[in-house]
This record gives sequence, C-alpha cells and structure tokens, in this order.
Amino acid sequence: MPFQSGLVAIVGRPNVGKSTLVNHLVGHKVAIVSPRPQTTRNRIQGIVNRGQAQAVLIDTPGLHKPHTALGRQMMEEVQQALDGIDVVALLLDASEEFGPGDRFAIQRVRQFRGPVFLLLNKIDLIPKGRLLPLIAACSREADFAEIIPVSALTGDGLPLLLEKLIERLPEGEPYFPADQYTDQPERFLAGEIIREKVLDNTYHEVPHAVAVLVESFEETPNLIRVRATIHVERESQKGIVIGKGGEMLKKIGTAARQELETLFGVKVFLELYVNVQLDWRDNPALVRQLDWRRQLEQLSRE
Ligand SMILES: Nc1nc2c(ncn2[C@@H]2O[C@H](COP(=O)(O)OP(=O)(O)OP(=O)(O)O)[C@@H](O)[C@H]2O)c(=O)[nH]1
Ligand SMILES: [Mg+2]
Repeated sequence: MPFQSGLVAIVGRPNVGKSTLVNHLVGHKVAIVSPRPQTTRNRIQGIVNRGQAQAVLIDTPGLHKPHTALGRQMMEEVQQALDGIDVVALLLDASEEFGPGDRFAIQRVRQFRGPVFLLLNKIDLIPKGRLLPLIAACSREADFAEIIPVSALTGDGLPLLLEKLIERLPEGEPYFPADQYTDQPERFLAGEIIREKVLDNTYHEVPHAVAVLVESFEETPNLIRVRATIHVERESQKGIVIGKGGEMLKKIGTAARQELETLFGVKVFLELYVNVQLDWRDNPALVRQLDWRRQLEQLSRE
C-alpha cells in the first residue's frame, strides 16, 4: 500500500477547542489550552502517524476581527496555515448557539477548493437531540465534505474523524520522521507552558497582555535550565503577575516547572522575570519579535 501524507488545517473561532483537538489526536501536548479566547497565537504543527499514513495537523489562532497588531499577525498566521494544505477542518462549538461568528468562520474557509470538514465539538456538553437540527442547519450553510460530531475532550468521534481525514490525504512520503510529533522546538513549547500557567491564574485583560520570551534554554543530561521573561503591557499587570510578596509569580513558576519536568522527563530549573513592554500588542515590531519562527531564525544566526 502506498504511503499517504498531508496537511490538515484546524480552524475556527477562538475557544472552540482546536488546540484540545490537536493535542488529543497527536497524543502529546503540542499546544496550550485555556478557557480564555485567543490563547493560540501562532500556527503549530502536530503530527499524527497511523500505519501507512501521516497527517500533519496545523493548529491555528481563533478567527476574529483583529483590533491590534497582534490580532492582525494572528490572522496572518491562519492565512499562512491555509497555504498548500490538503484538508480544512473547521471547528464549531456545538454547545453554543449557532451565530454570526460561526457564519464568519464558514465564510473564511469557503475560498478553499479542497475538502472542508465541519467538526461539531464539545458534544459531551449537549443532549443528543440537539445534534440533528444543528447538523441540518450547518449543511445549509456550505457544502461540507463531512460533518462529524466530536468531543476533543473525551475523544468521542475522534477515531472516525481520523479515518475520514486519512482517506483524503494524497499519496506521498511522510513530512516528518515517525518519532517527531511537533515542529515547535522544546524551547518555545516551554515558553508557551509558562504562558498557559499565567493564563490559568489571571483574569480580565491580563491574559491577553501576556507574552513570554525564553531568554535561554540550556540542556544538560539531567537538568534543563530555562530563563524566561513574562512581558505585560502595564505596571498594574506586572503587579498582578508578581503578586503580594511575589506569591503569584512563585505559583506560576511552580506549576510551569512541574509540567516541564513531566514533559521533558528531567529536572528543570526555571528562572522567571516580569517586564513591562508598554502596549506591545499594538507594536508590529514587538509582535514580530515574539513570533517563535523569527526567534528561531535569529538563534540560528547567532
Ligand atoms: N466540555 C468540553 N470542553 C472542551 C472541549 N474541547 C475543548 N474544550 C475546552 O474549551 C476551552 C478552549 O479550548 P482550546 O483548545 O484552548 O480552544 P481553541 O479553539 O484552541 O482556542 P483559541 O486558541 O483561543 O482559538 C478549554 O477550556 C477546553 O478545555 C470539548 O470537547 N468538551
Ligand atoms: Mg488554541
């Protein structure tokens, strides 16, 4: 049997469960997840190998109308993720009323000429009776190659989804070696894990205003030493992230270190700093600096 391989872009509004889906299918955490919208900021590839097939899933930032330079870059990332792909999987949150935001998302994938899968996610949250009318309503909106109800959280529907995806992949050599499950180097995943722990512990504008830069990532056989800066936009946000007597920063650091140790299987020494970078989200140059692909280019030049 010839090998099949292809690129699948996972798109949808913020918070519908794209990153949860990619992590579940890959079987490793490749993208951070949070209950706050606009968590994912860059496209990240998660690789799924099954027998004679390799599906490269591209997680993307949630589709929204951007108001900042960061938002515009995030939407640019989605555009780039759609370049040269074989299948689009559009996720909707089935537990929410179908609305204008969903219609906007459907419009965005209409331009794609290949097969578009519609995934109705979070079915663990709704009574079964609500599915059929939702499927009927969605099939009136566009000509989807498949409409599949799933739960990215419980895994319901995911084996069927993977089977249907693989059917659509063209013949070809694998893009990645069989033991690689993401294109995102550990250094940047570490930065994302730290950001996730900030998101877990902060509210209102703070999660949106946070960016994490890993300044150094030194690996020795039984220790990884990570030095990172948490950038925020205001002194007041810095105060929140540090907390009374540094308690919040300590909590964030401990949670991040524990997860990094589990992930990398070695002891991690984590050093965190907090810095104010006034209105960085509105500054295209600063936004670009925080893009991990650019950081990677820079590191390889040094
Ligand atoms: N109950 C339930 N919750 C889910 C499911 N999938 C995702 N979630 C939750 O929905 C929230 C958002 O999940 P993410 O995976 O971060 O969503 P996303 O689409 O990647 O969001 P952005 O990166 O902001 O665009 C998290 O709290 C997840 O735990 C699901 O199938 N069922
Ligand atoms: Mg995400």
